[in-house]
Amino acid sequence: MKHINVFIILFLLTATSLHSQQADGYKLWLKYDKIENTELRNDYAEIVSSVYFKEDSDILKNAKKEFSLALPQMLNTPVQYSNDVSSDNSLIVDIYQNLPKDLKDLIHNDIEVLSDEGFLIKSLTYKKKSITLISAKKDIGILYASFRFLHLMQTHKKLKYIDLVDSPKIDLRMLNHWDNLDRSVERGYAGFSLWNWQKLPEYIDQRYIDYARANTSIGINSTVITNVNANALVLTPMYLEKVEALADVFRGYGIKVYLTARFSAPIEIGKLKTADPLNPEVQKWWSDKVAEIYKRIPDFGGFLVKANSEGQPGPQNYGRNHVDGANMMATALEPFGGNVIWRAFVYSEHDDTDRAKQAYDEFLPYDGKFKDNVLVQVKNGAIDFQPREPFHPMFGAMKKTPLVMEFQITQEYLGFSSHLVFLPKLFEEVLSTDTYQKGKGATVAKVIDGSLHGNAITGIAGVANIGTDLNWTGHPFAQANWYGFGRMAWDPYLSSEKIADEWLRATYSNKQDFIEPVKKLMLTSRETVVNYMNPLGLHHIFDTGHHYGPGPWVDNLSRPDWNPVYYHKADANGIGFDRTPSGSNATEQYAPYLEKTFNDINTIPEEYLLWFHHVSWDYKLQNGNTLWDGIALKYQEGVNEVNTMIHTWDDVKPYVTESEYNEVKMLLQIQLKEAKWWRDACLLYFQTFSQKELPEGVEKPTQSLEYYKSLKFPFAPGIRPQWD
Ligand code: BDP
Repeated sequence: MKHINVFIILFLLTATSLHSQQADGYKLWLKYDKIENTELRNDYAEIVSSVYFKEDSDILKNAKKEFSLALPQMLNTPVQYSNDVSSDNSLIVDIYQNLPKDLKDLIHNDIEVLSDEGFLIKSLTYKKKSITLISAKKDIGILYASFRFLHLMQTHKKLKYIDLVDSPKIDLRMLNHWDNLDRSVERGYAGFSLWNWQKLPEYIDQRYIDYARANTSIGINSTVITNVNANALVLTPMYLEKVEALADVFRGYGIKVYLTARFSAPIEIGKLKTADPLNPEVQKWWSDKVAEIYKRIPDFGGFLVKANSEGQPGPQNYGRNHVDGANMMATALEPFGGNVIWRAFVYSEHDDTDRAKQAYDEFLPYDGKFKDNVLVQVKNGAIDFQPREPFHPMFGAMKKTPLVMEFQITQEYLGFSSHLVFLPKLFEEVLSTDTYQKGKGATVAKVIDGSLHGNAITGIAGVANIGTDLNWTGHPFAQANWYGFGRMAWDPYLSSEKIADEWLRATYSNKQDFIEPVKKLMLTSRETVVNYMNPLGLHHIFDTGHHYGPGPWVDNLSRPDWNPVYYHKADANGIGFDRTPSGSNATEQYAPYLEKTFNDINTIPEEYLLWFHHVSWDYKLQNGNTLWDGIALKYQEGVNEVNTMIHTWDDVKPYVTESEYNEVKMLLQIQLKEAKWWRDACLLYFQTFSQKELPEGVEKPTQSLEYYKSLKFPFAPGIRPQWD
């Protein structure tokens, strides 16, 4: 018996120690590992040797909870809290209003420039002693500051003479979950939806709290918890009670809940005969519905609406327009301070002009007609979250309407959750692009943060890549995309390089020998995926519906603009979509300088070549290669780069745990296999038009075109039935 007990204990001990070594990724960038460098640890320990931390609200309690979780782990010693702000504290954490007058005087000027969500972390001499002060105008600022302070420690930054004054540059920093009520996630590649509707409202999954912590730690302050392809049921009392339970959790982290509103809800759940936005009964229905929601959720954010797009109902079903629809909802939300976020992702099967032109054409005439609490949400490019797109021409052009940037964090067109692609590089490219709408320097970031046109409210949204997978995002490096989106939503001028650095330190290791090569790998990964999927401006050549893998040959979908052949237009002469005046003239939607640059094949940046021009196979690229050779070599380059990624990962093996090493290694193998698949399938297919040999340096395909065409994936993840 005794032996058996010893055996069980030994077994349990081994199992626990193995488990603690097992990096499951659940903690994301909030790992708070012990700081091994003693000098640094002692420095930090001195700073937090006596902490005054006022906690008289849920938000402040959560901030202090984070301190109490993180500090003992990182510093290996418990935190000493003091109850008296006037005693000898090494660190004081409190909002400005509560501070003693002499301390207030020291930071008065900094506080003045802060927004309500901003904060400061400052080393000061107070009562002849060095102290650190964390302060803000509001509790939420203290929460953001606490996470930042802990992050600086995790990433081994010097804190002794810190002088950090920071405010977010964008008001609404939102995640959009394309989560359905059955817990499937449209374009989700990381398991099921986090929201357990069946067990809500009573059962509060720890995941909801950890989700909120993660978001707040990077500055996200709003979440749309339901799919843009909306289900009206979420607006019924049964579901609203559940939404309320989630909102109650998120409130303590400064996160507001939004819902998607199905335009036909008054008919579907309200028993009305119409959803016409000019009908008084319909208007009353929405006003009552909104009041009902605010009764439960006093800080409800508002509605996100996809209307008259891809079959969703909308005002046009009643002969009305987007302004009528958006303003009707905005009127209902206005008394409560709620917003309508109206999506501009529209293109019609009845419109045979270039799909890329349609949103601009439809929305520009409405500029200045929306109510003040309406924001129009625009995807980063005019087609659909491709590996590379020129920025959407609405940015900069729509001057009186606040535009929300919509990025896609989930990798619908970038290899799902099996490809390592660091998206902040893409976000940075878009945000830093000059729209030339008000002379030089009118970047997309300035449109989004409202500084270009002076918008009263600003926003940015990311389509979430989060699900029930243990590590939240499927690929461990996809966590960096969630992280990076949040950081850029806070500050759209941050560099992707800084973000990669921060994330790697907090998630994996602070060792420079690890960080440098892996950072390089991350920063080049976006160009790599462009190379092996959509080089030189090719786009939307993904297989039907699920968008898994290549399908440039697909030509049988019901709508022309759903077919890849519509986008690449390959023929015996060449390839590419002519969007110059000899073609669709989509270039006219850009500012004159860009219009001219894009129209001229000699000045167009080569990465957009086939986006805007139909180009002969023999056209000479800048490096002297013919277009055909250039395309083929780009595909090959993409494959080679994935090989390089694998080598880099092998080299840094000593810096990560066995399981961390293995999981990324296996995923990179999938990425390599699929990069080859993209190269071979696309080149074989385009070769049927070019009729040219593959240039030297490009590996020969191992299968026939017929083989690639025959591949079918009826159970590819992320698809919803109506897309089949
Ligand atoms: C496309 C997706 C589709 C979305 C749509 C949208 O394929 O699942 O519903 O965008 O953004 O990219 O509304």
